[in-house]
Amino acid sequence: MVFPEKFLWGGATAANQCEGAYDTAGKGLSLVDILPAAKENREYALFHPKEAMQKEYSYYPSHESIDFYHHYKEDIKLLAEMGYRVFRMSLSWPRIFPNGDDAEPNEAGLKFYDDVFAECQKYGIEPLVTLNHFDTPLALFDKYNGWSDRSLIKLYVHYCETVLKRYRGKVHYWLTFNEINMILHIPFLGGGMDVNNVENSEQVKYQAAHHQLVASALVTKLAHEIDPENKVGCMLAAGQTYPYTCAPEDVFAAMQADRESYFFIDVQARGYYPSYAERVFANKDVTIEMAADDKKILREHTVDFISFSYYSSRLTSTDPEVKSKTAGNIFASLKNPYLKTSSWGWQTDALGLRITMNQIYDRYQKPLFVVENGLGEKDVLTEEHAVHDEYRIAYLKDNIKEMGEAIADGVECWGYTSWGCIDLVSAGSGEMSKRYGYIYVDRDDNGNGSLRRYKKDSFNWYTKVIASNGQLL
Ligand code: BGP
Repeated sequence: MVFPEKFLWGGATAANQCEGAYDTAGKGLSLVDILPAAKENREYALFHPKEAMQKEYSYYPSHESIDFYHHYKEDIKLLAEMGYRVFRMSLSWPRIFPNGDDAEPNEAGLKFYDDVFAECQKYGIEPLVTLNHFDTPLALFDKYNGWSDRSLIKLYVHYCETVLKRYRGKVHYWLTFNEINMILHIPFLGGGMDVNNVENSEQVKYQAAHHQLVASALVTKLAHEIDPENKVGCMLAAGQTYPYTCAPEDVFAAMQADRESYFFIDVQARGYYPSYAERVFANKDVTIEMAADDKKILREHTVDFISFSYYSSRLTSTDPEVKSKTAGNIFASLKNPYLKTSSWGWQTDALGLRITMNQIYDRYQKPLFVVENGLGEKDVLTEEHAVHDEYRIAYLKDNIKEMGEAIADGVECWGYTSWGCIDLVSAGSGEMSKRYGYIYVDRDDNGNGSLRRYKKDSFNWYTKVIASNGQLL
């Protein structure tokens, strides 16, 4: 297995899933701060946010989470012990602009990230920063219905300009929007908007997507102007769609399903709307309103690299008799009989990562970065404070091996940050017990626990992987 010499090994988190301190030092509320923990309540709130806000829920996991806000020194030290070369994290927009449209930033919020970056620098860890990971300021949802309103472009660009200038020289890798294609599937988390009670929700979602695409291009421009060393990436929730059978109808359906995701990257990496978009929009009765300069902006400021999350492949069929579904996340698809299923109902497909990487690289010929991958499982902390997570090691081993194969196939890949390197709150379910980390955090689904950190078996395993640059798997 030959990984490039400077391959960036590390792990990934997101502010809203680990920081906690939801109202500390002037932070404003974010979208996730009104999402309750209980599964049914959470699902309801995700898809009916306006209604949910009228109700009283008792427990909001993001309010305290694993309290990275007060534990970042200890946590980054542990990441350094594993030999991390990169740490993917996100900035909380409402920690910096509490209402999203404030004229001046919150200095205490900016200072917190200065401290986090200083800690990374101490250990030679390169931060990879997501500018917006599901936590748009809640005030922008109330006031504008989020990204459905073009005003968000200006507000987001102002926020990004502030942090790009502040952290110049401290951060060189930036991602504009986490899983940008999620806006079509969870418009509240992806776009800070409620699309119930609108005439054509597809119209609202694609118009909001256009606003994000323009904003992403403007931020790419700014990042390059502020520091020519900056590298800006887009971020896709990826996973190749397989046809259920070799019937041409199924093959065609799989191609169309992938295009729904690639649509975003087509714009961000190539600089223009793909030719198939016109027909898709016509079928959905969507007309994108563009400002005079939008096309030029998109054309001139494409991304430097393509990052993506990969948990599994997807499966599609045109046969209504094929019904068996995986539990899975938002991309819950048909159940692939050739794949194993995790106890959370997500299927695992390591070879699918190699396929996905080859597919994306063939399509765009830009460097890739695997910024999310991993296995969410229930872990058991023994009396000796050990966690024997051989199932996680097996998943990661298989996936890293296939990533190596993709590189050997000729794919250029800059790095790998597995998801939730330290246990954190699940984005989909709001649970703590769905754990991805190399580091166990003592906290349960009701928010109880000492918050103490413990190394799992996978911690030692990943340390060896990094030290051997992927030779010892
Ligand atoms: C991705 C998100 C992450 C993360 C991950 C795992 O979609 O970018 O924020 O949470 O999925 O999903 P879950 O937390 O639901 O297991």
